Amino acid sequence: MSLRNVAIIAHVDHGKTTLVDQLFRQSGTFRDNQRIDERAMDSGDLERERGITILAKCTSIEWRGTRINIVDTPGHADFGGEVERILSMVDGVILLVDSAEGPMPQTKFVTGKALALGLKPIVVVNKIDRADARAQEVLDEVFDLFVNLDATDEQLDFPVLFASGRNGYAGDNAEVRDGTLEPLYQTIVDHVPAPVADPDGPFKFLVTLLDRDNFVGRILTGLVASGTVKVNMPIHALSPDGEVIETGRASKIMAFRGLDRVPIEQASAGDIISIAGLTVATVANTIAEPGVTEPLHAQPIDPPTLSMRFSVNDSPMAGREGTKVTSRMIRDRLFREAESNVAIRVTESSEKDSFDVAGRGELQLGVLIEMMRREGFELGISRPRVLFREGPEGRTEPYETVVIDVDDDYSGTVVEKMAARKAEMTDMRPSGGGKTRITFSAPSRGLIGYHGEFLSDTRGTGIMNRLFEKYGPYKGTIEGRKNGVLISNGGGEANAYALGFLEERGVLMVAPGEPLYEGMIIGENAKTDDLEVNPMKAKQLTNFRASGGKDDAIRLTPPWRMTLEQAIAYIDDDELVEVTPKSIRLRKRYLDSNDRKRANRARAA
Ligand SMILES: Nc1nc2c(ncn2[C@@H]2O[C@H](COP(=O)(O)OP(=O)(O)OP(=O)(O)O)[C@@H](O)[C@H]2O)c(=O)[nH]1
Ligand SMILES: [Mg+2]
Repeated sequence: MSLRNVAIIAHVDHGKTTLVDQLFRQSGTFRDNQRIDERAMDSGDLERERGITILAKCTSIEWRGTRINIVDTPGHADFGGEVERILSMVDGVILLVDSAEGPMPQTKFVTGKALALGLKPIVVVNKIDRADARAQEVLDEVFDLFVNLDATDEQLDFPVLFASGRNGYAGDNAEVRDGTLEPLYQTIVDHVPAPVADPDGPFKFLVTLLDRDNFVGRILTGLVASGTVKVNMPIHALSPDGEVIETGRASKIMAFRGLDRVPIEQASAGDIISIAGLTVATVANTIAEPGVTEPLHAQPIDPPTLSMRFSVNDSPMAGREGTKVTSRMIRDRLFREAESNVAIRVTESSEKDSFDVAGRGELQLGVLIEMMRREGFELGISRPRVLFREGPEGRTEPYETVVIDVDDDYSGTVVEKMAARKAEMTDMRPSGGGKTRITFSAPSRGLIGYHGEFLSDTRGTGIMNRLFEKYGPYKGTIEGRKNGVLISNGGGEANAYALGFLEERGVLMVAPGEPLYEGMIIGENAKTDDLEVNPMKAKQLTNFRASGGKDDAIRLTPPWRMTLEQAIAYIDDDELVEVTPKSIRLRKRYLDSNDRKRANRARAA
């Protein structure tokens, strides 16, 4: 059977996973009675909840005698760390571009990587059914993008289709509004070259993705670069420097068939498959027959730019809601994550029972924390820090390209706020329908915590896209949070009467009856300094008749409940987010007020 390996790449939400669904359905990959969810490839809990792809995944369909292996990739920049490795596994890419949004930062990023690897993209102007589609213009923008990215003449001669992935049709003109995806299958078969792989050489396979299965253990996925692997064949794993890491057998070989992985007897050069049987081998290793000593080249990964400290939860409420609370458990879990998630780096921190976890962004680390709390972990999380570099030209820090779409009315506020965060505006243009598209180059440090503010400044209508740009000159001090916080001066239950009074001081984050502890943050102070308060204080029962008036007669504004990501972006350097399976609490790092004063004095000195 002939074979094609193709990846789908695009900016976040441009419709990759939805298109894969339709490619499945129309190829008859599903049995007629098989019930399938929308965006079936987004199989992780968090992927389904958030409607985004977090992990790249492989699948395979059969179309008129050709097997097409498809890799669905994440569009969000935080999860794009592996995209380069994935691209080196395929011979072609389908570049999706939303017919209204046009090329966005991540479109540029993935296109740049694909072109640099010499791939010839198939461009699909997607969501052509949108009422605000401007397909022809978008196509021109894509062409300009290719030119800017130094595409070769051959690459500039890309095939174009217009499609609605969700409605399941594609065609060669922008007026197409029905039909099937037939033209897309045909274009893949015609334009994506068959894999060039040496079937007669020794067996060599580069591990690109890693996952685990309760029954078969570690599953290594990648492209067979040469030769054939058969079940139970002896194999060994080589590190990128050629060191033998492990020897064993290919106890199971699996191929992708729709949403499933099915066992096969053997696999040959050019196919994307999974191998089980090894216990140590990991991403970027070469799996080969024992005679092979030369590893395959593994694409380097962009380095992490942001780090957070994960510590054992040492709050007075530690261990009440979670089951995984020890330093050893946290350590094992983090190192396991770093192994399969190439964009995450874990190091033992200088502080006791703490680990520095570096990654590509707040969302990526936020997702990791969210997964851990669902598994039963409790953690103390510190404010994210960007990773500086010290070089001959002094200190540099990560910058991002930020593309913002807002209603014209809000553009002034946004420009002002971004300037305060030391961002430089590089472009501003009307984008139609009373909206403006503003592009900035901004130090990542200034962007931490801005998204929430941006949404409230634009009444929820603004759209912000961020992408790593470069390491550039250090921008100096950037002003952080302006407000101080309200800190509980003791432990106990939050009292409605006390909270009623405290509401005048600022915005509260707790409700009556909630357990509190000394040093816990219970609200935001309207002023800039921190304030210790007593939220437990009950009404004095001096007058019995007056005390008949019940506490619940007090009308409190509902407390400000932050999501995990909001909380992480909110806290200051001397604060932590306490994360448990049930709760997200904000606290001071030093709970005791004297310890806090001492630490502040030490910092000031
Ligand atoms: N109008 C329209 N909407 C679409 C189409 N295809 C997908 N969508 C919608 O666009 C949203 C994003 O779709 P996904 O398939 O998850 O996009 P994605 O590119 O996989 O997103 P990430 O994996 O997070 O980068 C969903 O709400 C889809 O229903 C289309 O052809 N037309
Ligand atoms: Mg997706």
